[in-house]
Amino acid sequence: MAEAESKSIDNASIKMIEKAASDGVNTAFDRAEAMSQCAIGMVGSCCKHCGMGPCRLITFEGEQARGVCGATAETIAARNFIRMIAGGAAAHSDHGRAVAELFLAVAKGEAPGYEIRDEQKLLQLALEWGVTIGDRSNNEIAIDIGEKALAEFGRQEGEILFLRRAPLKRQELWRKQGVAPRGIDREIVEIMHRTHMGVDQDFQNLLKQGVRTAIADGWGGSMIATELQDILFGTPAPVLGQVNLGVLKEDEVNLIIHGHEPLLSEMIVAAALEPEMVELAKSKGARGINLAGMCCTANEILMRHGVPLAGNFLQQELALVTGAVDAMVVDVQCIMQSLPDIAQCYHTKIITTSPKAKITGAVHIAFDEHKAMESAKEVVRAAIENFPKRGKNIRIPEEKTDLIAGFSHETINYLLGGLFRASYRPLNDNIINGRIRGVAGVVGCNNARSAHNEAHNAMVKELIKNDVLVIQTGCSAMASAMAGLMVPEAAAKYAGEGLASVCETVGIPPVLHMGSCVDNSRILMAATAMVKDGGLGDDISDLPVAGAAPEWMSEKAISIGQYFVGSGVFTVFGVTWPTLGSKEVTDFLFKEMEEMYGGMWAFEPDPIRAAHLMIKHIDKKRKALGIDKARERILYDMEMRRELEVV
Ligand code: XCC
Ligand code: SF4
Repeated sequence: MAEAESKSIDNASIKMIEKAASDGVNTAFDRAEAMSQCAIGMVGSCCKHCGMGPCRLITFEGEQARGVCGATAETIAARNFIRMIAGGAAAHSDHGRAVAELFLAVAKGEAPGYEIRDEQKLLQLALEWGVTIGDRSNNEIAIDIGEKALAEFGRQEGEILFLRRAPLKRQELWRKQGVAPRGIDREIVEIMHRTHMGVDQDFQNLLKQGVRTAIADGWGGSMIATELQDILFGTPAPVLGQVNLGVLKEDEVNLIIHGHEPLLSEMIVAAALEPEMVELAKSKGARGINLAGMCCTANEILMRHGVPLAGNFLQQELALVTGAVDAMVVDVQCIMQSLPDIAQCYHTKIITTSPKAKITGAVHIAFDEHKAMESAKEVVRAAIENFPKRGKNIRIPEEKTDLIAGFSHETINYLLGGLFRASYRPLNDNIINGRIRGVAGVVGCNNARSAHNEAHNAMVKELIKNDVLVIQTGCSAMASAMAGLMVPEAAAKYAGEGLASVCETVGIPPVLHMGSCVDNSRILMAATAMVKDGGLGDDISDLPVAGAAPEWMSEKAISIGQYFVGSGVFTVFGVTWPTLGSKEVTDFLFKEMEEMYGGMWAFEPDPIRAAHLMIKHIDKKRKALGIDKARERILYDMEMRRELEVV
């Protein structure tokens, strides 16, 4: 048992890691220590795509190792890499499909309890997709939109519809490179085909299909998820929330909603407010019902309802260790199989809800979207009924931090430009005049192989100190929120003078929470809006922007990173890099991709050095745009002002 302090930099988590140890509970932190990583698999050199393997390639001096079938290290690394993209794109896109299916059911009046909340966004999408508006009802329009959205997944030819949202130059580049996706499912299936034994054995050709599939995720499945969720549940606007295990309450029924799709969680939020549920909770001796989110579901219900965040990926087990969670309900993705075991040491009920994701030892309450309120009430009731069974071994850490969330692309537009002249102009102007050096998207997971939240916080602080505005999603956003970076006061405390002055004028934090991982599509839209507003070049690859996932672990992160890169963004990952077993593949991703897409990958486990790689890239883009001098001037002005103040 190593020191808890080396596992996390978050106090609440450290306390719960210690409590887990004294309760005899095994967590991911312990398992990571016990499980050594296979050095060959880690660098992408192990292939088990057929029964002649696994083939573990180690290159001896001079002699190129090959798999039994003759596959080279290049082929194997590239195949493994794009299978990760397929896995990630499938997860995001199947989420998008579930939203599209619900959307259609709502439009047809088959999903009582849900309704279309953002009419303006519905009509905008109708215009964009050529759906007749006329004097048709919202539901009639929505039926057409829902059908079009669903058809995107099974589309066989042409191009997915949202590609047309990208800057024109980017679209042309994708067509020229042959990576404009035809249909979302099609690209994923094609990866599975091409990486089967004995099919595509040209690593560049494999990686090209990886780019195409990742674009089908970012500009397809994920964007469909985000857009339709906004229309159904409302487009997020700034909202005050709280984060960390301290949001759990000693005297209320604690129900944690964990996973990714907001279909169920939206309804649970409504069910928990029902008077009959509140009464039931009181009859069991609780003061009320306390909902809290975990992982990306948390971000979804925070952005739209201000529901507090219990924590990010590596805190899911720790939440149970408090002994105060009466039920944890999950849907899909990033749910640890250890939860039911840990729950046994306390009293917590683990409830699965999706036919796609059952866990041995958990209770399954099928979520039926046609009877969503009933399903949601059943879940809430299960939590309430479990409240009296709480044991004595309860300790809720006091740590909780305020944050402002809800920075959708639309909100940023509005905040910067105002209601009547919504635009990105002020952002672009402040980048051009140098107060803001550039924009960085810092996203992604926690990883039990690196100290929880440490890299996220170090990187984000370094970026804002250097006047880079940070936009965030996923578990990374929660890490910054826990560190107090997502409140307006953080600007004066942590940001460089230029960035701080802009944040103070607009009244925003220096680090903006844009939502869940499918909401990385909001980052694509924000980047596109910056291009369209003018003055910063004519493609995303001209912008002084960069991306990072310093504690990534999920295949989804690889897909996200690849669509950032394919969209023209320099993107740096930490922890480990899965193609190091092939120099050619790694060089191609790190160097040649820049010539092809204007964006490229990098790997740097040290978060400060990674931040400086991003800053260096941002400065390179500023120079190319001819706005590097402006920044020098503004820094000079600030220096003078400071001197005057001293005098
Ligand atoms: Fe999962 Fe989305 Fe990663 Fe967090 S950031 S660990 S993917 S919950 Ni998406
Ligand atoms: Fe080995 Fe080739 Fe089979 Fe992979 S596909 S396991 S490299 S024989």
